[in-house]
Amino acid sequence: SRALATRSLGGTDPLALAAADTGENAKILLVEDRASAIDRIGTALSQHHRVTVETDPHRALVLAPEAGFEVALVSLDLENFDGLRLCSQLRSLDRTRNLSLIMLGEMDEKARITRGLDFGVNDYLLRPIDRNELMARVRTQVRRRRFTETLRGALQASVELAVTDDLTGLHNRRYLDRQIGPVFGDAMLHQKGLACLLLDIDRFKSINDTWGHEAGDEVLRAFAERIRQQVRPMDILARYGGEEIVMVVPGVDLPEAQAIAERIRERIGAAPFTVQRGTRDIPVTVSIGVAVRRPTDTSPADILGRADAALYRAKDAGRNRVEA
Ligand code: GH3
Ligand code: MG
Ligand code: MG
Ligand code: MG
Repeated sequence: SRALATRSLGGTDPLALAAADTGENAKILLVEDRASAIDRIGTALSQHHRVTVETDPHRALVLAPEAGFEVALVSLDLENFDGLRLCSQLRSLDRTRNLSLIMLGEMDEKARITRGLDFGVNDYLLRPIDRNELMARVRTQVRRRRFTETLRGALQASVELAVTDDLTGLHNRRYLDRQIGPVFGDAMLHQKGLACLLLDIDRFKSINDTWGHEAGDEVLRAFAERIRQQVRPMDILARYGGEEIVMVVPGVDLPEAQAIAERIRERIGAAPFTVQRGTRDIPVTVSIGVAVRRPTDTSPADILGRADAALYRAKDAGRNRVEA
């Protein structure tokens, strides 16, 4: 079943591919200022990797965040600079935080080497540097880093997938449920405004009935996209139910929230949605229920409940309206 498990991972599974990576052809930075060491290490590494040599650690610090190196080898015996400090700076910079670091040092520098390992340098090599050991340690770091980066990417993708609605690409209800608590807590603590808008397409059932479910899906996607263009980065936009979208807007009071809702309502009704490869123009209107946080509210459900009641009133009053 081991073979089965491997086979079921498939030839294109990124994690399986990363695990099988041989650790060659890596982009490597060598920070070293001794000519003889540059020659020996640089020549050896160049047989299997793409090597950039930098004799000036200051330039290395400028270059490293831009160049996308996978591994940096840093001499601890630079003429005018503490190589250990360079390692620590590379570790603390955002763009080089995940760079694999290998120190090059003398036998009598064990204390500094230990300090380096302590703050997260990955490995070290002692001079005189053995060619085979150099190649093996670099390859190990390259493979480790490639696997970790792939894992990081896969993890991020699956987290995004879990909080994204497939049809519209908006966040889903799970995301809203998870995010709205902290947003509410923050507004309560700092006594700031917080608005919820509940947006529901008018007579969507008849759109489905008239044009078909596929066209309905397309309308829903276009509807979501038109709303997305109206939100700021700090707003939460989530598909709440079938054709209902929730917008959570921190830092606004009721008049502001009503103005936002009114603008969206106008934008939706301003032009029909073109679907079915341009063959259908479907006019859509939306009703919006608006509510803002009150000092007596104890949970976000209080605001959402009032937004829902306001939406119901908007429907009742004839649709294509904003009610608060
Ligand atoms: P109202 O103005 O009162 O909101 O009328 P309505 O027809 O929009 O409201 P109702 O809640 O009765 O119907 C919503 C419809 O939305 C029913 C359902 O078939 C449809 N719907 C829900 N999710 C989807 C979807 O993902 N795709 C499509 N095409 N239709 C959906
Ligand atoms: Mg309805
Ligand atoms: Mg509806
Ligand atoms: Mg509905």
